[in-house]
Order: sequence, then C-alpha cells, then structure tokens
Amino acid sequence: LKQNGKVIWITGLSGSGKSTLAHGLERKLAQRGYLTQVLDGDNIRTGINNNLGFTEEDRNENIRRIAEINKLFLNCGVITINAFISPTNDVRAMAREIIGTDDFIEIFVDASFETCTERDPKGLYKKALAGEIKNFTGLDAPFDRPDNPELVVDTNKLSIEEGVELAYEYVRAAVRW
Ligand code: GGZ
Repeated sequence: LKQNGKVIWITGLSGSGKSTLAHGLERKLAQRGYLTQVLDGDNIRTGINNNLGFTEEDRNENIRRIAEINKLFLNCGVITINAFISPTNDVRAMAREIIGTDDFIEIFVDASFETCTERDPKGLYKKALAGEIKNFTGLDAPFDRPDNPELVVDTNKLSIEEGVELAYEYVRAAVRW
C-alpha cells in the first residue's frame, strides 16, 4: 500500500452537508487510487453503536468508539473520512487525543441553524421544532463552533462541488503525495 493513513474528521450540524462532503471527498480520492473508508451514522449508529442515543453521555461514547475504530484504520494506512456531528469542543478534543493530532484533520462544515432548518432533508428539524425530538443539536442540545479546525467549508455559500474541491485540495496538501 503506497499511502499513509489519515483521519478526516468532519463536524457540523445535522443537515449541514457532512455526509455529502465525506462521500464527495471519498470519490475524488478513490479515483486517484487511494484507499478510503467513510464512517457516518449510516454504518456506525445502525451497527456497532446501535445501543446509543443522543444524550450527552451517549454522544460521548459514540465518538469515543468511533475514534478507537479510526485508530485501527489509521494503523493499516487507510484514509478514514468521518461525518459525525461531534457537537462539543470536549468530544472533538477527545477524538483528536485518541487518534493523535498529527494525523487528525478537522473540517468544520459551517451551515447555520437557519440554513439547516430550511434544507431539512429528513424532516428532523420540523419534528424537533414541534417538540417531537428531544436533545436535538442546535435546539435543546449544544453545538460548539470549532475553535481551531484545520479547514472550514461554508456550505451557506459554497456549492457541493466547490466544498468537495476545497477539502480535496487541503487533504492532498496535508498528505503530500
Ligand atoms: C441530532 C439527531 C438526533 C438528535 C437523530 N440530534 O442529519 P442526520 O440525522 O442524518 O444526522 C444526524 C444524526 C446524528 O448522529 P451523530 O452520530 O452524528 O451525532 S453525535 O456526533 O452528536 O453523536 C440526525 C440524526 O442522527 N439524529 N436524533 N437528537 N441529530
């Protein structure tokens, strides 16, 4: 395998575009022959973490396990692309510490609560605003804007393609291939 492992950690609100960015980035990397793995709610919260909900405690445990999984992928040279809300500075710091800061690239997908409410691709904001979902991020559960992400992708302003390109260029420079 002619590559080194790396962890791309995408944080942002529900509906901000994390998974879309993750899959777009994976596609570009894969086209150039790199071995990648996307981790998101679809393959983690349905499987290994299917006993976890959205309390602060469960979110912390969710991210802790995901970070440990990342360490294994990192060890075998895979570029892992994570798309989890990872809502607090504390939980992102924990992930960074488990993985090791040298291999950790944090990308903040910035989309305002208003933007995400308008997009509402899964109808979750509508439900949360009607009081049907408790502990909803940005409403009655916190989201700390990242202090020092390696990269910000502002999807209020950028198209999907522009966001993917920005992230790809950053990652490419960071892995220096
Ligand atoms: C936030 C929730 C909630 C609550 C269900 N708050 O947009 P989605 O649907 O597909 O992605 C969201 C996903 C968040 O899971 P994460 O593992 O990324 O969260 S964390 O990092 O905080 O552990 C959303 C859906 O689950 N979802 N209930 N209450 N998002």
